Amino acid sequence: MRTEQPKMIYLKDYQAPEYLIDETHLTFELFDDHSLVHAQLVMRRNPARGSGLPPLVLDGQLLELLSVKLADVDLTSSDYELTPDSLTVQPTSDTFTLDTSVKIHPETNTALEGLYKSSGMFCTQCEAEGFRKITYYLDRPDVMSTFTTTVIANQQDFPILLSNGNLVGSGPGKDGRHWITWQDPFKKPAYLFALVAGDLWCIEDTFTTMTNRKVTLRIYVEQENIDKCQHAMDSLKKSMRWDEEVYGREYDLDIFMIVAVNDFNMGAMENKGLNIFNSSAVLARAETATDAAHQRVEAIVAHEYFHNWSGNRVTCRDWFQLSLKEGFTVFRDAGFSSDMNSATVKRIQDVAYLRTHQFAEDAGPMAHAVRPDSFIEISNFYTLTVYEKGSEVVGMIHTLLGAEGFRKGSDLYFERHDGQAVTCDDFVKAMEDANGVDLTQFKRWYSQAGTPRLAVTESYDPSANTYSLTFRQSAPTTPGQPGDEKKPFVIPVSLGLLDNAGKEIPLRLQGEATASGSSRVISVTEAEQTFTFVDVAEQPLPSLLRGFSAPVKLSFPYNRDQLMFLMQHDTDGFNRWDAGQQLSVQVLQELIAQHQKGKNLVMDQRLVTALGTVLADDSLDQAMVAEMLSLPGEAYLTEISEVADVDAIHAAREFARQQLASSLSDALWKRYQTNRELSKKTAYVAESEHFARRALQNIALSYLMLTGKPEVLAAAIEQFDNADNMTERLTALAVLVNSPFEDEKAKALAVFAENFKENALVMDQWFSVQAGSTLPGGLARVKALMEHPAFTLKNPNKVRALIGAFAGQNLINFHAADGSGYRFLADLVIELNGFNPQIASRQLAPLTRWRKYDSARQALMKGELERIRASGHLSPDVYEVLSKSLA
Ligand code: B3K
Ligand code: ZN
Repeated sequence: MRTEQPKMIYLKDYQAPEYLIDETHLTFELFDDHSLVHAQLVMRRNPARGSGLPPLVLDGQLLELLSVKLADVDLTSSDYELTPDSLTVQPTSDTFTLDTSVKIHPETNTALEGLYKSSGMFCTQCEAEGFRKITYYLDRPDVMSTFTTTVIANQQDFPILLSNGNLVGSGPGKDGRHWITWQDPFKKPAYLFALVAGDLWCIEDTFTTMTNRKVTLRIYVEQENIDKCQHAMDSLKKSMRWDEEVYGREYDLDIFMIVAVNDFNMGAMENKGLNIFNSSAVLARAETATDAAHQRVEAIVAHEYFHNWSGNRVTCRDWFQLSLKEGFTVFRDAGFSSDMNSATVKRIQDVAYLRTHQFAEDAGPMAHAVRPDSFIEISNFYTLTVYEKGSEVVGMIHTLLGAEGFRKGSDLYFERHDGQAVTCDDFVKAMEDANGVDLTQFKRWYSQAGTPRLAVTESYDPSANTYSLTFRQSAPTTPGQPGDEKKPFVIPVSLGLLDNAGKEIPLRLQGEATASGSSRVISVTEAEQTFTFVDVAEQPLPSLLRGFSAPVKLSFPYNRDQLMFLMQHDTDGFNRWDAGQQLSVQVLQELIAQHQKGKNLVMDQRLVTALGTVLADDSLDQAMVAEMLSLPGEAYLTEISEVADVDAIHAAREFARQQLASSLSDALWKRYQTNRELSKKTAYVAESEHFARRALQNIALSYLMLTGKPEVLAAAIEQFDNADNMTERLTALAVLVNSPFEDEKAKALAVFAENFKENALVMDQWFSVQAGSTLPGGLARVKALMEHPAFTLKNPNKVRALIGAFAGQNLINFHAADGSGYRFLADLVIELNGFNPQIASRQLAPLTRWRKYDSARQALMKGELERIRASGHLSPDVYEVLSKSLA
C-alpha cells in the first residue's frame, strides 16, 4: 500500500489520451500460485493530440514485469521507467506494437478487483480501474479497443474458460491444460474486459432478436446452484425484448453470458457479452429467495443487460461522467421494473429509498454533484447520487420532453455516439437536438450538489376565481459549493387541483386560451415564481409533485385533515401514499417531541382512522395497502431531523406501531388469515399479484405480533414451519426474532440454521434478521454471530448482511450512547481496510453522518473516525472518506 498522500483528480484537467490502442491481444496462463499475462497492444499516436511522440505512460499496479518489447525490440530496464503505478516507454513512430508479460497473483487478491479467485474459480472485476492490476494498459474509458483473449488453464479444474465476445477457437495443451480463444469485435474500454475460469455448470436458452438473429443465452453457476437460475434467465429474456420494444435496442453478439460468483464487491458487472454477477443477484427460487430477492434479481439482470447500449456501445469519456451510463441505466431498469410489476409501487419504493439514503448522502460530507468535479478514488463515487439521483435527472428530462420526445432523443444519442466515449453534455445535447429545445439551465442538475428545497404557498381569490401557487426554491450548501451561489434549477412539478368532492379541476393558467387536462407539469425555473390558475370556482386542495416529478424536498402547509383527504381522493397513486407518509411524519414528530419532554405519549388517532380506511378498502392493490401501512423508517426520520434523537425516534415509532397494531388488530387479522389461507392453497409464483398478497400478509403479521396474543404467536410458528417459500418463512422468523418469546425464537433460529447451513445466501438472511433486531443487546448478538462458522469478513455479502445491516438499519443499537457500536464499526473498518478497501470505505458511511447527532454522539463518532485515520496505512478509498468527513 502507498505511503504518500493520495491525490485529488479534477474534471477540469481532462485531456484526451496521447496514444490509442486499436487492438488488444491477451494470453492468460492460469496457475495455482501465480498467473501470467501476455499482452500485445497495437497502438498509435492519437491524432487529436497533435504531432510529436511524447513518452507513453501505461497504467499498472501490483504487476511483476517479466518482459517488454516495443515495436518488436526487447527493452532492457534502462529503456523504460517503472513506478508502482506505471510503466513508461518512448515510442519512435506513430504506429507500433507493445508486448509485455507480467506475473500476477489472483490467488491472494483479497481486494476483489482485477483478476482474483472466488470459491476456486478465476474471475475479474475491472471497473473502474481494475484492469491495471492485470496488465500494463491505458486504463481509461476513452481508450477503446477490440480484444482477443486466449485463456490457458488446467482442463480438469477449469473446464470452462470464458471471456468477452464470440468463441473463435479451442484446443488441448500440454500437461493436462487446454486453451480457448474469444474475440470481441466491438471496441470497448478495458473496464469492460472479463475473464472467467472454473468448473461451472450452465443453463442455456436462446433469444431471437427483432431482426431474427438467434442469440445463445447462458447462465453459469456452481453445480449445486443449477436449480436456481431460471428466474434470472426469464428476466434476461424479458429485458432483451423490453429494450427492443421500448428503446429499439437490439443485442449485438451471438452469445450473452452471465456468471455467478460468491465473492463480489457489488451487485453485478456489465462486461461486454459476459456479465459477472454476485450470486445474490442471480440465484432465486421460491424456497431460498424472498420476493424482494426475486425482484432484485430481475432488476439487476435488466440493469446489466441494458448497459450493453447505455454504457458499452456508448461509453463514458472519463469517470466524472459515470452517471451518463449509471443514471441512464437505472432510469431504464426502473422503467422495465415498472412495466413488469406495479408501476406505482415501484415508484413508491424508489422514492422512499432515495429520500432516506440519497438525501442523507446529499446532506453529508461526501455530497457531490451527479457529475462530480473531483475525486481521489473513483470507487467511492459509485454512489446513490450518481445512480439514483442521476436516474431522477434523466427522469426529469423524460417528464419535460414526454415519452415520444425522449425516445427521439435516446435514438439520436445511440446513433450519433455508437462506438464512442462521451459526456453527460453529449447526452443532453442529443435530447436537445432531437426535440429542438434548450436544456442549458436544466444542466445545473449535473453540476450543483445538494437536495433543493421547494417551499410552496397558496392564495385563493374567491371573487376572481383564481388560485395561485407560489414556489420558492433554494439549495443547501454542500462541500465546495455555497448554497447562496447556486443558481435556480429547472424543477418540473406535476400537479393537480382537487375540489371539495375530491374531483380534479381542469387546469387553465392565466393567459391560456383553454384548460389543458387536470394533471399537468409546470416548470419552476426561477428562485421565486407564481403560477395562477383561472376558473377555479372554489378553494381547491393542491396535489403537488405527483409521481415525485423532481428530487426535491417540497413543503406545503397541509393540515392533517387535508392529508387524510388526499390519501383517499388523490387520483395519483404515488401522492396518495405520500400524503399518508406526510401524515405519519407529522404524527411521529409530535410523539418524538412528547418523548423529549418526558411526557406520556399520546398519538393522534387520525392516523389510526386513515390507515384503518386503507386497510378496509378491498379495491386497493394489496401492495399499495402494504406500502401505506409501512410507517416512515427510523433512518428517514433521522434524515428529516435537524438533530436526530435516536432514542426518541425509536420510542415514538415503536409506540405508533403498537397503537396501530392494537387498534387495527381485527382488520389486520382478517387480512392476515385470508392471505395466509390463499398462500397455503397456491403454488409460489414470482409475479406482482402474488408479491402483493404476501407483502400485505407479512406486514399484517409483523403488526399483529406486537399485540403478543397467543393466536398470533401460533400463526407465526405455523407460517415458519409450513411455508413453501422464503418470503413467508423469513418474515415469520423475523417477527419471532423481534418478539419477547425467547424459546420460540431460539428454536426457530436453530431450525433455520440447520436447514440452510449449506446455502450461503440464505445464511446471509439469517445473519441480517438478527443484526436488525432492535431489542436490547444488539452489539453482543452481532459479535457472537461473527464467531459463527458461516461468517467470514472476507466475503462482502457476509459483511453487508451482518455489519451493514447492524450499522445501517439497527439504529437504536448501533447508536448506543456509550459509543460501543461506533467503536465496533471502526475496528472493523480498520481490519477491512487491510484487505478490501472498497468494502471498508462503504462500511464507513454511517460514521460519516456524525453531524446529525447530539454533541455527545458527535464526539464519539468523530473520535472513531480520527482513530481510524491514525491507525496506519490507509487505502485511498478510506483516506478520502475520512478526510472529507473530518474536514
Ligand atoms: N458498473 C458496475 C459497477 C462497478 C463498480 C466498481 N467499483 C455495476 C453497475 O452499475 O451495473
Ligand atoms: Zn450500472
